[in-house]
Amino acid sequence: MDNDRRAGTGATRPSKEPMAVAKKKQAASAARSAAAKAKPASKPSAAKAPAAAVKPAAKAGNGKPPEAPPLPKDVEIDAYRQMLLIRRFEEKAGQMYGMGLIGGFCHLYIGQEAVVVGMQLAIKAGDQVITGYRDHGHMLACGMDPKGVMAELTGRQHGYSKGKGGSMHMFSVEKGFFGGHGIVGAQVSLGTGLAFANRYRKNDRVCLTYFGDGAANQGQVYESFNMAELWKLPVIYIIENNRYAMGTAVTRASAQTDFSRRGVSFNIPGEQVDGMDVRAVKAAGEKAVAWCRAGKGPYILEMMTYRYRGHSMSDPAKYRTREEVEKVRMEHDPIEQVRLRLIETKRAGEDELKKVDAQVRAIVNEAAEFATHDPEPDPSELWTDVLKEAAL
Ligand SMILES: Cc1ncc(C[n+]2csc(CCOP(=O)(O)OP(=O)(O)O)c2C)c(N)n1
Ligand SMILES: [Mg+2]
Repeated sequence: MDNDRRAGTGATRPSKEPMAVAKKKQAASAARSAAAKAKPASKPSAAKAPAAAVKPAAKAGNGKPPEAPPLPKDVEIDAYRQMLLIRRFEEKAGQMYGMGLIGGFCHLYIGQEAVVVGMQLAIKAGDQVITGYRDHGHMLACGMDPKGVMAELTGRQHGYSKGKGGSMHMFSVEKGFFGGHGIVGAQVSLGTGLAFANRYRKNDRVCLTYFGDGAANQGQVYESFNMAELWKLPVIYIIENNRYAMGTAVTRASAQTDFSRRGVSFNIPGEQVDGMDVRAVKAAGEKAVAWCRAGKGPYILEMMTYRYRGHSMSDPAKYRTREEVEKVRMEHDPIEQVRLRLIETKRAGEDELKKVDAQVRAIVNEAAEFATHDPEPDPSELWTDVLKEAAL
């Protein structure tokens, strides 16, 4: 893992919260939201050249990406709630890190929320999720308890790994979440293994295996692709293309920057998805899940997304401009898009959404309070959970 340390939140941290920005610029936002619907989320911004070469999602005949199918009202409000929970939770984790309450590594997912929330809408109970170290959003979306996640971040007794694992090492088999992995790309082989187990046991479970654009250049990814297609394993490889691997833009590190095509030589189908639009993610996820459940093997979804914060809490993010970050926030924010759409279509009023915001803040504050007062693990815990005997 990269050398992390307690530090500020990085140069890209915005001075205002996204919702506050949106409030002030509500009128302008309405016009922008219409534009956001018509544009791919990760359409390159004009800032630094390397990131600008990222290709947008597949276009329809008129040169614009197809409009994503609408969500039922309740589902859309719930997606808003879920994304907001992840955003607020991570903002709080960032603050607590700055206060020295969280140590070690902490990689925030802020900006990418629509990916995991949209994919969760496409799967059913029993399906599995595995990812790398940028994992708090995946845990919350899987239904893990925010108190247990926050307490793990602060290294406390009632954290998911009894305070011994931290940010990158949490699991909940009950909720279908299989980690949380700090070794870049390791989760790809493990996720393929989970899918192999599903096939072997003849169940209909699908494994969602998330990894980044940087991890996509790892050798084990392609060994996994080969076996997954050969044995028709029910695994969806979700490449979260947030345009950077630590401080390296995709165009500096990847010969082929269209990650949806990375399965071509293995005959694995793939597509680019507007990863800032929860509707588009859900629709693509459903297609991929149906493919897997029909026994047709793996599927690749390249999610065009963006992380607002630095790689980790210690990253000053000097490899990109503030303007680049701000442009994505203002034009493509995954949460603001949904909020504006709910209001414009009169599916929800400001008051109703404010209530959701208040509920989410209460959950996050409760989690932070819990994680601050829960005791640290007893030193004797050092000798437990070192080796687990397999149940035969
Ligand atoms: C095997 C291995 N090599 C290098 C690292 C150091 N490292 C940590 S994160 C990272 C970048 C990964 O970027 P990406 O896959 O795009 O994911 P993102 O951080 O953007 O979510 C690297 C090189 C590591 N943890 N493991
Ligand atoms: Mg990346």
